[in-house]
Amino acid sequence: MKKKLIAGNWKMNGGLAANEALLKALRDGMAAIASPCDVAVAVPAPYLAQVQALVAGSGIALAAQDVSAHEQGAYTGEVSAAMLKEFGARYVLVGHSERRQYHGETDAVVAIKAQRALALGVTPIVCVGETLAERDAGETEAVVKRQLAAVIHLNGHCISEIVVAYEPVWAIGTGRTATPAQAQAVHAVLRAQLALASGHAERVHLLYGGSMNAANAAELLAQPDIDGGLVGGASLKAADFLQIMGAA
Ligand code: G2H
Repeated sequence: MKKKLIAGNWKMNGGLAANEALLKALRDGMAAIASPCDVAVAVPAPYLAQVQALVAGSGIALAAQDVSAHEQGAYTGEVSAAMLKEFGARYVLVGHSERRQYHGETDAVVAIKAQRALALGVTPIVCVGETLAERDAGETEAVVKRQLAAVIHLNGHCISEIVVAYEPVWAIGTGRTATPAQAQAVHAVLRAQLALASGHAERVHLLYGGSMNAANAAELLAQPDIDGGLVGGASLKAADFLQIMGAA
């Protein structure tokens, strides 16, 4: 059975001193976990170099929160997949709902971003998820399938090399978590969709995200198709993040 993956998403939080303190606490705490799961932290781009140095030899993988859809050139403010690679990023989030919502990222743009990352050997963590209105309208399955289909369509041959994170938008940062049954139901849909595209769908980590915390992680992570978590707020507190790792 594959190891679970617990990825922290710091979002636009952190600072040089705070990052150092958090990572020191995580390193110390992880040393006490008998068989740790796979762990990553997705940090703001300016801190990639700092965190690359701080996680060296720790078992914590470095992740970025976004990547440009362009390879290089006149795209002010953008960060390319090659740049992420150069700073040791193992993963990059693509299509987080906050990017879709506040930056107008479409399914097509998300698919290109995943392609850019894959081309450089950086694993994209492709985020999908429905809004509350879409859930209430009974559209959850159609929405997540459409979002994942765009990535499969463009990256079909290497689809077993992606990570998928199901993050219901209504559960993000709200304290409202999908029940384990609700999350599992969507994860099963995503697994089946991946299986149609690849003989290696079982290899793909399917993460749950949306107000995962120390109290609810164990039950969510016990679901058969939940292979880990994408953790926002709780990843900023070492004790909570370590407890989530312990539950994985
Ligand atoms: C969802 C999640 C991490 P939080 O965005 O990506 O954040 O755990 O704060 O809901």
